[in-house]
Amino acid sequence: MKEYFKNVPQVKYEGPDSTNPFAYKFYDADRIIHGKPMKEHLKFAMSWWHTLCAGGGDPFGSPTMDRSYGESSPMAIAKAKVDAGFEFMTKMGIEYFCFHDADIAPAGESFAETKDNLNKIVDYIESKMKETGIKLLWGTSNCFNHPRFMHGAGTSCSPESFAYAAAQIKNALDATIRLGGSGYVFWGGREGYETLLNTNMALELDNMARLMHMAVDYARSKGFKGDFYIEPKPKEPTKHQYDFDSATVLGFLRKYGLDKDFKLNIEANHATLAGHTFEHELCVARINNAFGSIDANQGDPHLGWDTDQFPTDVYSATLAMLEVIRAGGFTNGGLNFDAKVRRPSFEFDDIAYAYISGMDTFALGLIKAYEIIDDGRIDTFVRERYAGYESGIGKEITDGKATLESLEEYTLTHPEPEMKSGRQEYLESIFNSILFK
Ligand code: XLS
Ligand code: CA
Ligand code: CA
Repeated sequence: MKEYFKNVPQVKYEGPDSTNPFAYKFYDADRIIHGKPMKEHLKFAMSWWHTLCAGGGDPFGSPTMDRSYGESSPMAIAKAKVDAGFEFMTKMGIEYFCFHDADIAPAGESFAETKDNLNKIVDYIESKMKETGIKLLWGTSNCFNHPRFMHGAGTSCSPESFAYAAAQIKNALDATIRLGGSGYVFWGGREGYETLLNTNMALELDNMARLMHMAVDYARSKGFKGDFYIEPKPKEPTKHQYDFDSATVLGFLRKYGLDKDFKLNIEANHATLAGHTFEHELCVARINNAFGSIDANQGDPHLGWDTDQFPTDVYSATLAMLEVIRAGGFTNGGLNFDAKVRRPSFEFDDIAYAYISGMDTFALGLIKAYEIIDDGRIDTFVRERYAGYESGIGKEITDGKATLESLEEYTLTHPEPEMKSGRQEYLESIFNSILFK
């Protein structure tokens, strides 16, 4: 069998003092943390598209990375990608992957040929999964790249494009179910609009929901027990994306009765683009019982677009993992690196360095989040901050017994409210003292 990641050895944990670039410094897969091995807390997944397909092209330059794997026909390249992907995941100790239909198999001359290509590659992936024990986290369909989706897929003004998307989703669902995936993602790349001058927003949203209902009905009829996810993103490619952020998506899901089947796949950089923090988006999902999965990456504070960089920010990873822990951890979801190496990092080794760095970042995030919880000072502070709602007038409010009249009466007969400090700086200093201990 041809080896693609030739310089990359079996990557193991060597501890923070290791200077071996091909070793984990913090990710120790089998280390038990709060009763569970790290690998089960984190459930790392490889994104097929960025890892095996992205060639580093940008609007100003051609690709810098050869992702043909020494092959020339589209099907041979697709098959070599499977070999390369499974070699990479095995060497890295990554147990899950995620894919779009379009990243794993090439489009044919007709839909029938595309479907056939997909089925052949799915067969091959299935054999590799059996051989390695690697699992599918989630699948999805790319209904945004092709010109037929220029006006959207589920939200297109063209019923033919809608039908094409539906046909693609049916096949991507079949592939996901066959490969035992525990999730199916909708990221609406073209599900939004540029100008209301040409847009019937009400029809577009109703149709999007119709497509999602069709997907749920079909998948459930085929025995799919996993979660559907919507992945919020506020802009890019369209100016107004309908799935702006977690709160917007929750409103949509509830309006159309999709909230029982759908959870959220939160991407770090999409949160940033929406003007939120990663942890804010995770918290909104968690408190609405909609936390599902994570696309881990980060943006660049100086660039306003979706740079999909590998995460290195331990501060942010810790705040994110606090939310994951509070949500009870991952069930069907996991932590997918929807991240790509920078254009000049064109060698295969760079992909390994990027994953090592990203996985170490989240391993640290997990360790530090539990240290913060075990330390208890921050949680105690928050509990005490709201303790007023546990008795007296506070309890009447939370019990739903208070009225505007009773609260007026209370206010008339009591002195001015006594304020207490929010102590943000003190809490930030606790956070840092634990992070850099
Ligand atoms: C693009 C999205 C995409 C989804 C899956 O911005 O992050 O990669 O995760 O279609
Ligand atoms: Ca993503
Ligand atoms: Ca992204």
